[in-house]
Amino acid sequence: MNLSDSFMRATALLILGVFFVGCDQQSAAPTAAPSSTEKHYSHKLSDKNASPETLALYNNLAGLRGKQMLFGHEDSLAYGVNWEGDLDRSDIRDVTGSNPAVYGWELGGLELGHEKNLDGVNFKQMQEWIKAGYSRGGVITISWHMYSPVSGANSWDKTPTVHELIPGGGKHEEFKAYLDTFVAFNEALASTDAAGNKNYIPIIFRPWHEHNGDWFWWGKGYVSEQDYISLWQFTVKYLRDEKGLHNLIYAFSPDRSRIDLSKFDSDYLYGYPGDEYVDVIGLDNYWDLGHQANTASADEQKAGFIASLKGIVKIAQRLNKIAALTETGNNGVSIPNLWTERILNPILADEEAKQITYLMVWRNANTAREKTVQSYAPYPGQATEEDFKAFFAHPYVLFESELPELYR
Ligand code: BMA
Repeated sequence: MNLSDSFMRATALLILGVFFVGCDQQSAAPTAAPSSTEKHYSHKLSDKNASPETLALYNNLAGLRGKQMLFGHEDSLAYGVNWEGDLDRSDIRDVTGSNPAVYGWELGGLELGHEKNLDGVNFKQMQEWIKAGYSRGGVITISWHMYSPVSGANSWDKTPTVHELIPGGGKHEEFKAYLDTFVAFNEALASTDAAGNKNYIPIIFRPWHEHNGDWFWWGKGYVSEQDYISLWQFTVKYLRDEKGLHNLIYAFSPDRSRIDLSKFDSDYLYGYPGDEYVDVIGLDNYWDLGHQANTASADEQKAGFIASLKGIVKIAQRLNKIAALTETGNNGVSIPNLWTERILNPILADEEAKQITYLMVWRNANTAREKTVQSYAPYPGQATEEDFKAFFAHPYVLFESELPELYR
């Protein structure tokens, strides 16, 4: 091989190499992992300026639909039926070895400057648990049983209050000060990175829940539908537009017991504040899981449970939002095989119901402290412990230890 030959070959190889590298770059470009800000999301949030992590959470939950559903528990780390005071424990973990994937927390009392919420949970400690849960990849959701700024009594008070809170109302300024306590709470959860940027924890915020029931001062009968809508819209506009919170995903959650399944949409949408103010089409359903006032047979309740989930999923699909069972459970967990026979299997058998993104059971009140039975999750020795382990083991149900990355 003479010099010019090898020169020609080298040149040819070089040209080929450049060509292939070029091809490679071209074909790689569209599939390269985009950064969270560049990522193309099919779902939008009501907050057009939502933080990348918040939008990522929403879209990742949307991406799991039909394949997997997250399991959540209220106050899981704060106490259990038979324990209190441990800083790193959960009845769910005692039974399964994992924490729940979704952590529910409650603000009632924060607005009054209390150190502890209405259930005795210290707010500072709650913030530590929220940060820890988020750092492990868990999802945070927050509700608020707010005291009435009109009567001073708790959320079960029936004094008409809402009209005074909305713009033009006599207690509007006080109401803003109540909301400010959450702004400060949220700020305290934020961390600052090396570059000095603040990082806020995405929160599924679920205010003014079960408003179609008549047990809270914001419930049906104590407020007009229009005033309820104004209350919700003001809450969002104040937090999002005035206070600049961009880590909130807003969940709307009427109660199933006040919904007639034969007119699901119109009953469900009572008080709906509008697509620009809601992200999660939620539902609180204790009714179809053996609620003490429900006289329907187990089969009828099973059918109602699935019909209600299909109802929210259809609305969510129509609006390009996600659906979730924001509160549920059977008090005392006394239904045998509740987890598999009443919840999991019926959901798996229905392609629409299967599209819900998470379900969350309510709290396991500490029996000694609260002197009452109020528990919605199993604990060691509880009658449904084995059934719950089967529920945990099913690949469709995600607990914290099984979570994919949800924030990127
Ligand atoms: C309710 C009950 C109450 C509790 C409230 C806020 O549904 O569990 O005992 O105070 O939620 O967590």
